[in-house]
Formats: sequence, C-alpha cells, structure tokens
Amino acid sequence: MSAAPSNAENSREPAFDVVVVGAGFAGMYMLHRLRKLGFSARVYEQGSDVGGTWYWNRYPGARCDVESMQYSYSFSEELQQEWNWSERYAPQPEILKYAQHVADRFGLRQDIVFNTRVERAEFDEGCGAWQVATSDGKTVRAQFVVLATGCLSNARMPDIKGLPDFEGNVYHTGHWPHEGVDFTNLRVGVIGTGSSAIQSVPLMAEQARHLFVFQRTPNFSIPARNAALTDEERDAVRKNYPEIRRVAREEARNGIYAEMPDRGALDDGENARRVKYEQRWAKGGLTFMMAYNNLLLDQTANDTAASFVRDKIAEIVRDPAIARCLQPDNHPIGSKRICVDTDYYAAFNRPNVTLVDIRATGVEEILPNAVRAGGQMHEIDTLVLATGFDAMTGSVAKIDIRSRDGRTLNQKWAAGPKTYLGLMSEGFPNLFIITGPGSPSVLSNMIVSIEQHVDWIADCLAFMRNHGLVSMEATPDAEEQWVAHVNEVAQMTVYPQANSWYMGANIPGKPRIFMPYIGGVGVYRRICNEVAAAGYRGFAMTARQTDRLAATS
Ligand code: NA7
Repeated sequence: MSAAPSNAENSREPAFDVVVVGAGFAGMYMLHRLRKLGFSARVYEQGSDVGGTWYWNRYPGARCDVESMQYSYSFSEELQQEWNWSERYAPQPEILKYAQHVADRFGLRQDIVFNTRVERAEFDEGCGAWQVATSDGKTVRAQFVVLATGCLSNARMPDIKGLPDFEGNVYHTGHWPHEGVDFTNLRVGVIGTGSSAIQSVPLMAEQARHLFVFQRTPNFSIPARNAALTDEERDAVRKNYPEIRRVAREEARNGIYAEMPDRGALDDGENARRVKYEQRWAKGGLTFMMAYNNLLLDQTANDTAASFVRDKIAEIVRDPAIARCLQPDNHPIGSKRICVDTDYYAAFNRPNVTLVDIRATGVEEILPNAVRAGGQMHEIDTLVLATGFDAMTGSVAKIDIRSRDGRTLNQKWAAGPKTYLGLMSEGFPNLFIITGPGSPSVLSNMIVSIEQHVDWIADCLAFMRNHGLVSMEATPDAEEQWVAHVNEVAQMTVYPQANSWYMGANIPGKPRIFMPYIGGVGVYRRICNEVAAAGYRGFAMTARQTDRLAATS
C-alpha cells in the first residue's frame, strides 16, 4: 500500500489505498486515521461541505438528542478540551460549525472532493481493487472502499397522491434550504410526527399563521430541558472526560454516560416508581429510558413508563380529546426512537395549531392548495414533509455496488441487510461499512460507535499492510451466525413490536428485519476486539500474489 496516490487511473495499481464515501463525522475521522497511518485516501462527499446529517438537516429546532459534551469526538484530547459547547443540546448550526472546525483543524479538506456523489463501485477481481465511478464522470481505483454514508441521510419523499401538483413550496426536513424558511403569515401543513417534526413544530407554530400537523402515529417524547452550559458545567465534564468516555464506550449500553439503573421497574412499588419517573422527567432527555434496567426487555415494566408519559401528555395538553390523540398506544415506549422536545405537546394548546388524526385514513390526497385527510380539506400555502429516511441501508442502496460476477449488494440485501459485525458483507471484499446494519449504530451515541468502527478498520488495514495481506472478506459462516445472533438478541426485547424505521417498516416493500445490533456498545466492542485479537476470526484474508509464491516455493 502506498503513501501517495499513484495517479495511474488506467494502471493495474490502485490510485488510492482507500476511497471513503461521505464526509460526515464517520468519513472525517476515517480520513484522519488513514492519513496518520500513511495510507493514501480520498473522500467523496455529495454536499458542498463536511457535516453529513448536520449539513442536510437544517429545519427549525434541529439539534442532537445526545448531550453535546458527549456527542463529540474523543480522539483528540486538545479538541475536546478546547471546544466550547454553548448548550446542553447543541443546535444544528453549532454542530455543523464543530464539524467544519474539525475539518480545518486537522487539515482534512485537501483530501475531500465535495459536490460529488459516488455512483458506482465495482470490484475488479483481476487486480483486487475497487473501480469507483463518481458523478463528475471520473473513475478512480482504490484497494479499499469505506462506506461512511450515514444511517439517516437518505431523506424519503412519501408517495402521496397529488404531491407533485401542490402549488406552494414543499420542504423535506432532511433537505432543508440553507437560507432557511420564513413561515410568517403562511398556513403550513406538516406531515409526520417523528423526531424532526417534534423538534420543529413548536418553532414553526410561533411563526406560521396556522399549522396543521398530520399525525399517523403519535410518538413518545421527553422534555429536553435544554439550557446554556455554564463554565463550571463544561469544566466538570472536561476534567472527568477519561472516565466519562470510558463508561460510554465500555459500560453504557447506548454509549451515553449516565446514572445507570440498578433495578427493574417492577422491583419498586407504584409510588417509588412514580418518584423515579418524575426525577427522570425533570432531568429530561433520552436517559428517561434508563430509569430502570428492564424497560426495553419486559412489556409490563415498559407499560409503567409508557403510562407515566401518557399521563404527562394529558397534564400538558388542555383539550382532553387532543391529549388522547397525542398519547401513543400502539407501540412500547422506546421501541421507536424516543423523541426529545422543547414544548412539543404544549404547542397543541395554541389556537393556531391543529392536530389532524390520520391514523385511520392516512393523507388521502394533496391538492394544489390543500391536504385532504379523513374526508376533510385543510387549505395550506406551504407543505413540510417530516417523513423521515430510508434508514441504515438507504444511502448504501443508492450506490451501485458490484462484486464478483456482477452481483450487487442490493441483490444480496434484497431480503434484508446481511453483514458480519455490521462491518463487512460476505462476497464484497475490501468493502467496509461504518455503523452499518448489524452494529449498534443508531441505537447508540453515534460518535462513540463511529470512533469504535473507524479505529477497528484503521487497525485492521495496518495489520493487513504489516502482514502483506491485500484482501479481506467476511466468511459465509461468520456472517450467517452474526445475522442469527443480531436477530436473536432483538427478539429478546420489545423493539420488534413497533413499526419503526429500525425494522425498515417506514418504507413500503422494505423487508422487516431489525437492523441494528442491540447487545450494547460495550459488549459489541469486546466482540470486535476479540475477533481482531484472534487474527480477524471469521474473515478470510489473502496475501499478495508474490508473497504467496514465495511462501510456496
Ligand atoms: P421518523 O422518525 O421516521 O418520522 C417520520 C414521520 O413521518 C412518522 O411520524 C411517520 O409516521 C410519518 N410518515 C412517513 N410517511 C408518511 C406518510 N406517507 N403519511 C403520513 N405520515 C407519514 O423521521 P424523523 O425525521 O422525524 O426522525 C428520524 C430520526 O432522526 C430520529 O429518530 C432521530 O434519531 C433523528 P409513522 O410513524 O410511519 O406512522
């Protein structure tokens, strides 16, 4: 493997050791590690700047649901000590600024080609390299390809009758205009009530003349209790970073350092349980689900938390009929990603907000100036689609990835994604996925999982170089066993009960498979480390031809 590109696009040698697809948090750190190891690498990014999901998702109120001081890189002590997060949950512009700062601080931009999509990657068995074709009509060779394409990047346009005929502006939360949107004096329709809508509805309601929220499935949301961070709070975390990061990586199931539960919900009586839920509710945020250690394992335990949140909704929302409509009743709490909000339920007390229940009928039709649902017309000027993403596999599927005999990854994954450890898919040599299906990924603090995957891949590439190995691929047995394990663990939880994007259920026709690995980031990290320590057990590795000849002569 070379330290610099050979610049020989037609030669048998790879032009780059590694092509990385995507310059979000995963792609940026991957590039940084590769360069430190002396590999030649090029990153392709379809946006005009770094940041990935934080580059695209610019809707009002967009912010991370993991606290900023934890949703940040840990690989550089200087970086984590010098960056000043302003709020408990940083807003999207600040997270984007952080990504830009990282790109500048570590000089990453010189190896990133912006405004360029990877359209096709084809493995050339003859020279053991990937041929990567991009939207600018060029092709490069790379010995390895790393997909850092993100799990929630492929914004999904719903297939609703009449949508193309709507005369006003249509915005998708996942593709928000960079210049922002002014809703003043407008009648706005929002379709969807997932995390993006829950964050943006209160702010859009403050601006719009009238807001219609079309709700197919009510969601559980916990107050963020967002606030400015004080110097003392920042310093306390910075001083304690080694322990905070260690616990997040090794002990916390979801990669978030928090007070760990030591008992199940049914170990407490009703009053004690209520006190505990009240404390978590007052604290706010995702860690509400960590009130007890069995909320995602035991339906009865889960019911206690769900009914607590339903009661809270009834307390906040003045009109009992609207409150009832907002109370989720068809999935366990947490089985769809729990939302974190600022004044979401209270927004429905405003006279200019109307909740439209489309559970029974869906949106029937979009007309040039209205949405028809439940047989009723709602006249609007502007439409916001908060309809989510083709999660986890959508961005990978958009690339035409071909291996031996022209077999595509999409064909292989037609019945659901199959990977070994979420890192590689059998039959596709030298192709790595960061936070792919089969890894903890979206069930965790993404940056914790990204750093773990990037470090594992970087160490693996260094190992291969040191041992004269040029090709690596998951074995069919290892992959089959891992897929079975991922499914088995998911079935032990309440997660598969919900029609969630974790299950692919939000995309018509997508196979229903629980995609992320739910065993916890600590357990998963140990498994990955053991696999590496055992000489990359479950992966077939091939030596350079010359080394093979030398070994046999
Ligand atoms: P989500 O969580 O997938 O939410 C999408 C919402 O849009 C959800 O309420 C869907 O209802 C609704 N939806 C989707 N298609 C339609 C149609 N055709 N008609 C009506 N309603 C529809 O996406 P978000 O962007 O909010 O959040 C994604 C993640 O980003 C989030 O979990 C955080 O991790 C950050 P459904 O539930 O399918 O009935």
